[in-house]
This record gives sequence, C-alpha cells and structure tokens, in this order.
Amino acid sequence: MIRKIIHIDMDAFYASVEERDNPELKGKPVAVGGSPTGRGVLATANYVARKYGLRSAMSSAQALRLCPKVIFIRPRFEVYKEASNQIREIFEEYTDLIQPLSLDEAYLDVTESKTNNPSATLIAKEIKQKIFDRTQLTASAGVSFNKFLAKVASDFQKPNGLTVITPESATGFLMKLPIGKFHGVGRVTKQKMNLLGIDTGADLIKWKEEDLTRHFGKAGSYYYHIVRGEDDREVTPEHTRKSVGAERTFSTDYKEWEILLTELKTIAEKVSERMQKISVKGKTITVKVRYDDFDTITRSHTTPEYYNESDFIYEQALQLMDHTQAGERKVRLLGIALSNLDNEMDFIAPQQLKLPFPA
Ligand code: DCP
Ligand code: MG
Repeated sequence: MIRKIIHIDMDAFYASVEERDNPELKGKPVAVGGSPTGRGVLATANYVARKYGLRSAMSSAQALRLCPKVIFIRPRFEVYKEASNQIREIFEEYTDLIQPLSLDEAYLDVTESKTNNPSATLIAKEIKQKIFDRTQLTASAGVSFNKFLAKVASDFQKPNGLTVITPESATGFLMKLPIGKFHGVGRVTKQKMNLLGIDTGADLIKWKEEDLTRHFGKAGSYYYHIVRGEDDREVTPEHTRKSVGAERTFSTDYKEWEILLTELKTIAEKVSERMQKISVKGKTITVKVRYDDFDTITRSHTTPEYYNESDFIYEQALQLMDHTQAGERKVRLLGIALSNLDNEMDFIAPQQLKLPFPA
C-alpha cells in the first residue's frame, strides 16, 4: 500500500517568532542566539540575515562580521515551545501518527486521516493555513509516499512552500536534485561525493551499493536506497512520559507520623533519582494516600518552577500530607508523583537544543 506522509517544518522558526512579537524587526537581519562578545552561537537567522551567509550554529562573532547590522536576540524557549504546542494540536486534528523531530518539525502519516480527507496535499494546505491563522507563522510542507521524500520536499521551496512528490515524479525529482539536498548527506559527505564526481542524484544512482558502502560505510547503503526513492521507515509517534512517581505499600498499616514521614522521604528520594536519571523536572506534585480501609485520596500542588531535587520534593509532599488524614487514620500506601514535566519535546534531535547560550 502506498503511504501518505507529510513533513512540516516551520520557517526560520525562532527568528519568525521574534519578528512576529516585535514587528520593528521585519525586513531587518535578525539572529537568535548567544552574544557576539562571548562564545555564543546562532540558533537560527531570519531569511534577510541568511542573504549575508548567516546560518544556524555559526558563531555569533562571525555572524557580526558577515552582517554588522544584524540584530541579536536571546532565545525565548518558552515562547517557541508554546508555538510548538499549537502546531502539534493542529497535527492532532488530522492524525495520531505524528513524529516530531524538533520543536518546529514533524512527520505525519495521513494514510488514514481523522478527517477522512483522501488528499494528503489538501491536508498539508489546510495545516499550513491553520498554522498561520493560529500562530501568525509560516511553515513549509512536503508531501510524499515516504519520510525521506517528504522531508526533501518540505525543504525544496522554503519558506512558505508546499512541494508534492508523487510516485511518478520521484525519480525525475531525485535525478536533478543536488547531492547536498539529500537529507542525510551532510557537508563533509557532500564534499567527499563531489570529489567522486557525484553532484546530483543522476550521478549517485549510477553507483553500486557495494561501492557506496566501501566509501561511506553503512550510510552508503542508505544513499543507495534513497536515490531510488526507497525508504520504508515508519512514522513512529513518540509518547511523552506524563509523570514520574514512586509509591510504597507497607507491610503493616502505620499511624505514626514519624514513620510516615521517613517513608515519605524515602519515596521522595526515589522519585528524585528517577527524574534525574531521565533529566526531567516537574511543576505539579501529587501525593497519594491509601488508608487502611482502601479509601484512596490524592492531593496536588503546582509551583511556578520546575524541580526534581529530593529535598524540595519532600518539602512539597510534606505540606500536602497536612491536607490528608494520615496519622489520624492508618495508612497502607504512600505515593508521590511529579507531573507537568518539562520534557514534552524531550525526544527531539539533541543537537537542536544543546547549543550553549551564555547567560
Ligand atoms: N536550532 C538550533 N540550533 C541549530 C539548528 C536549529 O537551536 N543548530 C533551532 C532554531 C531554529 C529551530 O531550531 O529556529 C528549527 O530549526 P530548523 O533547522 O528548522 O531551522 P529554521 O526553522 O530556523 O529555518 P528553516 O526555515 O530553514 O527551517
Ligand atoms: Mg524550520
């Protein structure tokens, strides 16, 4: 069966959000990232700044040399995250098969869409329109029958583009495509390919798989298939963990306050350890108490800041214990969970958020 895959990628994402929120920036070169006086790097640059050669991951100092008029802006991740959540909600109107790659980019499998719209192209158009209506930001979309082609397509007519690659047009499209535009061919590989005389898909397709693997290892095999438009990777929705918790059922029911607090402390430590292991913090803490008659209650509290430190978890849990009847009634189970986690996009390509932004 032929699949229908859409790849959506926001245009100059961080920079576009900054322009939207500060119209004075429109038409001017804008870079989002660290300071040019420190060791800052660019997260991204708007399209005006790109004309001067400014690019993601370039040092801010170099950006300033290339474009002395560039306006530097500190990233505001909370705001980008908010926009990211908004586009995610739009995707969810069409499918549950959503695989985000970063805050601004996702694959959607709409082979069977929730709206029963048989045209992936029309869905992509609608999504772009809704994104613009709700966020005042533009996205580019690629529509095709596999992930590789959808991704290449979304990049093809940026910004605000919509490119469709059908099974009939795929070969023609790929033969003309410059080798650097093949997703997965980075700068270094591109140079190496150029030296081997591979400048376009038409050059690449002449190579035998074994020769490509000889030069490029395992990736050679990948190149062999993508230039033929072959990619059967599925859109795998990543489920985000919603909470981290721990609980203990006691061998005997306790009424003694000190014992209960000691147990609470142990549980807080366990929760903290689990959270730190997967590097998440949470804002909402919930304490669960089951009394000896199996009556079970929960008490929650939300703080403005994210945390995962054991002492703080214990402190918060302790306050919630005051709102229970633990101690007056015997307790058979105690639990603590933290939700409202800061990991909603935890699975995104790590290079996208790892860049240092000196304070
Ligand atoms: N980003 C980052 N560091 C990088 C690359 C990207 O912090 N090395 C951030 C800033 C970008 C966002 O992720 O705005 C999305 O990355 P993209 O690669 O999609 O780049 P843009 O959306 O900025 O531009 P484009 O229009 O090319 O997609
Ligand atoms: Mg983008």
